[in-house]
Amino acid sequence: MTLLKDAKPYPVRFETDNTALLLIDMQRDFLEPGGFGEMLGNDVSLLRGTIEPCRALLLAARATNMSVLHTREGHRPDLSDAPLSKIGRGNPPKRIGELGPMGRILIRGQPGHDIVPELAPLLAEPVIDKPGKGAFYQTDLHLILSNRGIRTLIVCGVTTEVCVHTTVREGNDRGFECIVPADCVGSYFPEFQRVGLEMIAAQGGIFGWISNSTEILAALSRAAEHPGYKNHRRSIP
Ligand code: TIU
Repeated sequence: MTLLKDAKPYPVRFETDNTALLLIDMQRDFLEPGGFGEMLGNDVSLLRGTIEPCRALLLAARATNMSVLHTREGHRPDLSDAPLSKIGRGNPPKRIGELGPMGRILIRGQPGHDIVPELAPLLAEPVIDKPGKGAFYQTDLHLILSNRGIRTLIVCGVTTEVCVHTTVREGNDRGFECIVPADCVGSYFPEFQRVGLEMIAAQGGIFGWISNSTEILAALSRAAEHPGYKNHRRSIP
């Protein structure tokens, strides 16, 4: 058991053997120019500061043998899983499925759909392809977490107020404790970043806790020194 004593709204404990690091949509489509994020009118450079803190947590989670899962937002090439309400929204220069500099926008198998190289998943780390904002919606994430006995999620990724928030809300409703490291989540809107984080921890932690990568890294390094830290539930092929 390890403690995040500076977490907001109050300290939280977690165990590495029933905690998963969940990296939400750290894809080129959101973090690099020419992808879905930029087509929506956003400055993607605002998100890139999340990559290094996410990478530090990813390496620490791997070193602690903690569960790691990645998600990707995207659609089938025939767009049959993309609702018209999503494809038709707004007036972007290119819509979902149209050809951009990183291939077809937000389509599985295209270069833009890949996770950024700094955070490339290992074979043993499930990658959850999701058609919506929430990582639990129309995916097998819940099944995988249940099979692994996971109770706590450390949720990182982009964007704070969209896919991270939706996933934290979904996770909280399903009984998972959610911890969000503030520097590992990013928004195209600085104000939404601030308020999005405040919303999670408000009202006594209505959806979860807010922490940061430094505090979680220290906790993971303490956990790694503890002889009982290994995750026996997990078998790595
Ligand atoms: N537009 C925006 O802020 N986000 C998304 O469309 N998807 C995710 O947050 N991944």
